[in-house]
Amino acid sequence: TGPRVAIVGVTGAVGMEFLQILKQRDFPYSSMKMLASARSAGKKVDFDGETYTVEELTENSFGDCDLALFSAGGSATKKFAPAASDAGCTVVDNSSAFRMTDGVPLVVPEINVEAMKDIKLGKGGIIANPNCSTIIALTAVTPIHKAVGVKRMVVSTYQAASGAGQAAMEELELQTREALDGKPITTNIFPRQYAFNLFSHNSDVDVDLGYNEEEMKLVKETAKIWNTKDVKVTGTCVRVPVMRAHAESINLELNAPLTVDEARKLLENAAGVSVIDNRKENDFPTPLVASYNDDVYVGRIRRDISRDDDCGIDLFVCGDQIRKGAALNAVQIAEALL
Ligand code: 11C
Repeated sequence: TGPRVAIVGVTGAVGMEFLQILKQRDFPYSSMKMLASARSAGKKVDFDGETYTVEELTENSFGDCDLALFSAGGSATKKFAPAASDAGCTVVDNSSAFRMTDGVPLVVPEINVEAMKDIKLGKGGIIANPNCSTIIALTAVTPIHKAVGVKRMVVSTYQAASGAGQAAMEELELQTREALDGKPITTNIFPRQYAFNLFSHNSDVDVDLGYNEEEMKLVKETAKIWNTKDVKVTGTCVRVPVMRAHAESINLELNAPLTVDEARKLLENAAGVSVIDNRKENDFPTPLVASYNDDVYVGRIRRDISRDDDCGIDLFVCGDQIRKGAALNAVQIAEALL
């Protein structure tokens, strides 16, 4: 027993991860439906000992579903998520399509599960999964914010290929081989060499402000998740040649003093957070340590020495982009709906 579940975009990197996480966490379901665009319809997908045929996503896909986990492109999501909701199927959406829409809760379960209290499983409604950089930053920072209040947050990201999808991960691997073999570099996904390089995030840049969309997501989504306009956020988002975990350097200006020991204790006790902070051994979180794991890893916990008071803390954070940054967070939302 359990809800009748649909996985939308099942053939993508996040879609496949949905299945792994549902199985690992023993998510209850009474039926399972695999959906994707016409291009992927007919493919076979294995889940929980069964082989499913991927069906084409249409407006009529959801009449017999209570829960849909969506990881589809923006335009497909805008069309089909409301259709699912209208059919009584509750949607957890990984895209940016509805994140800032009024009435759509934007949820990280460890932080603001109460924001989705009005949505009932099997009665429609859309819940949005935040952007991966926001989820990873706020899972680490919220325990500190809840304790003393963050006044201003400066985030610099080091983002993995997975954030740009399966094809970008494949291109990074291909380019790395090509570069080592002295061959011409294939650039299908990004307009420049990615292997042995890094570049400003590939999302569109606002030519007036100079911020790219990924940076603006950090700004806007933080305000919605923390339900405040009072916290100032700025960021610089960069794509680095790492496969599937994002890293972030975070500087916090706090409303009240907080010692490093107090900050470390808050983080050690926080749900979904693991601390790796060994100064003597120079051992701190890395994307490889975070990869394939559920927790957000935090280290480099230190007082901001540019300040005269104890109201500044620096952190270095790593989290698996496909798990906590996307599929795991969505499944945790679904578990909260149960
Ligand atoms: C990245 N976070 O790492 C992005 C991509 O709003 O869901 C995901 C875009 C989004 O590039």
